Amino acid sequence: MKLIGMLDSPYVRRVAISLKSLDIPFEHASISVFRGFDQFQQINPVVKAPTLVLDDGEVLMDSTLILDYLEALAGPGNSLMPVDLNQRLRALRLIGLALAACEKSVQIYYERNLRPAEKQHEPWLERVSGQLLAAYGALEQELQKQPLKMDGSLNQDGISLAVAWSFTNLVVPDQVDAARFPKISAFTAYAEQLPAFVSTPMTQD
Ligand SMILES: N[C@@H](CCC(=O)N[C@@H](CS)C(=O)NCC(=O)O)C(=O)O
Repeated sequence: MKLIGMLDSPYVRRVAISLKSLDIPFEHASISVFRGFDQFQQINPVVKAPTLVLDDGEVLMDSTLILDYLEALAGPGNSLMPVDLNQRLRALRLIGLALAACEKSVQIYYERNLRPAEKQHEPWLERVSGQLLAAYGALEQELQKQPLKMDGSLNQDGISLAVAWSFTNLVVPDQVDAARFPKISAFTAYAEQLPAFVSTPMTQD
């Protein structure tokens, strides 16, 4: 199977790190949804990153749906999601917050970089910025209540949280003050030195 998309997309990166964590072999084509639009369009006419092309040519998109397929492919003994209902509920809550933080970071980045300066709409940016801080505020509270394990293992909640925080700090660093989110920062620093993260760098030469 082939994962299409650049690792500076948090959605592509969470899928790539998950594939490695699940020990599923894959190829990676680092095609940009912007600079490589035409090439991407030939693979997936919708031009969404990540796109996963299966060996039989079937095309999937959306990181969460791709991960759903990969979890089923890996089988029950090899999962990044807890089986216990309460633990799964908490993982889903953390993942939802992390994905909201990714979405709000992307929206601010697109607004600043794709829209001409004179067309930027400050009330919209303020709204999205507030939503971004709300997502990280809730994540920080969750980690204060119950820290994520830092024992070398990786689950989907930790992968998504660390990928989100690194991404926000890459594209809109002015939006978040690490001092306000010490638990998120500490977990991300831990995750970023694990082999699956190190071998999946956000920025590439
Ligand atoms: N909910 C989707 C979001 C994917 C997404 O928005 N990807 C961005 C790249 S970070 C993209 O494809 N942007 C191009 C576009 O939407 O036209 C997911 O989880 O995969």
